[in-house]
Amino acid sequence: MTLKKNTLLLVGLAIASLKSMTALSQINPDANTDEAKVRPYTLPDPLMMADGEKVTSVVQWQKIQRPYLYHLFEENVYGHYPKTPVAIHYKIRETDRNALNGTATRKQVRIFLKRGDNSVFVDVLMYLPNHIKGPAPVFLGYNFSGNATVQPDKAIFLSDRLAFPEFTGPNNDASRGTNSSRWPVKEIIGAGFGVVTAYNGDIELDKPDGWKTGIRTTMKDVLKIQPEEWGAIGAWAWGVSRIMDYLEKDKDVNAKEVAVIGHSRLGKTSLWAGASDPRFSIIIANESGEGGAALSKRWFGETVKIINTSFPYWFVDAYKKYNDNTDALPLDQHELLALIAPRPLYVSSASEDLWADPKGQFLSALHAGPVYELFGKKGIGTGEEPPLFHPVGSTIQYHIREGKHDINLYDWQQFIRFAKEKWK
Ligand code: GTR
Repeated sequence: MTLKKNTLLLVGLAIASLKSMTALSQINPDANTDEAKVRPYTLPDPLMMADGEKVTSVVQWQKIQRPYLYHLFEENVYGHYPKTPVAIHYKIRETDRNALNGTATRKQVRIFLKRGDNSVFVDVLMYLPNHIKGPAPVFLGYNFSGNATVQPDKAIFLSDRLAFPEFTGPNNDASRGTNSSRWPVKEIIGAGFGVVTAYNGDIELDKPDGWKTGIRTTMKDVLKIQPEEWGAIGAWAWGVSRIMDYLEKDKDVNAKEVAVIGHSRLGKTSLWAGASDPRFSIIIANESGEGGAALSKRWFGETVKIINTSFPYWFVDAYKKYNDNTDALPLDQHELLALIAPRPLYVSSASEDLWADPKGQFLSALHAGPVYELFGKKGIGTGEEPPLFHPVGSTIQYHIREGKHDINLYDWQQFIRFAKEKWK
């Protein structure tokens, strides 16, 4: 590339980033996108116990500090995570051992969440690789708009629940494969992994009154929890664990190798699911932003106040106390990441996704490191933000790629590489 071209490219990038900065602060003046304006903040030390003593052993972490921090997240952010056991039952609606030109087995399973009841369910779509021997390692994550949007595959059942077309798009043949760029199934299958996905709206529709028809209402007696005691993210996270309950019964799946994955609000969900359920052996949060991997005390991009105003139903009411005072938050999101230790964790960002605060996500991944080190694992390993397209880290990894808020093939290629490294 010539010098002139380089300069033009840099000017172009500068204009593009200025444009996105202006756009964000125009949308919401609370959304700072100027690094120079980030106010000083102090992060809590995940290894500092309430009595002022420092955690020095894994046993102290597991017995004292981890339960304490987990409880802080329940109380202040996501609400109570019901531990009451439920007995799922399920129906295999369809199996095709010759899907995707013979490369995959497609299964569609309806998982019922309530004993003796067929009205509360989540519909799961699975593609498992045919070329590997034995049960498949899988990526498990929700989709935003129905299983049919994941692949242009006519055999995928349209959703019974997609009652929210203004957000999800139409629930008809026109929706088939419309989100396939977010689900590179061919590459995932080719690499020897399966894909397991479900529409998050099966658990709770993503809207303010979604709780009325979702599991926070339909399961409240079974789970002994009132709808306001948890939020939509908590409900979605709990739902992923019920899919895991099914995967443990499916002989075609290696339930010891299930990576929970999510993008954006569903990345927030995968982090809370990973913190709440030790069966997920890899946790992946793509551009999960505020209430996900991004630090809350760092004033950049979306803030606690903005998210609580736009999406109050994702979290519990107690979270709103911190709208104008994140200094008072007794936790920060690096501690959510630390709750996942010592399991492999991947955090990813995109250069134009300032709303999700790429640097705040990097720092959060970095500061979860000491807890991983307690277990003899290595975290990010560098305090320097890496350049675009240069993943860093060891048991915790991070990348930032060029581009906008999305999950794409490059992101998935890194997750596949990560899973191959960790599950070898
Ligand atoms: C935004 C929200 C973010 C993120 C995103 C998404 O509107 O402010 O926190 O969750 O939606 O889920 O795509």
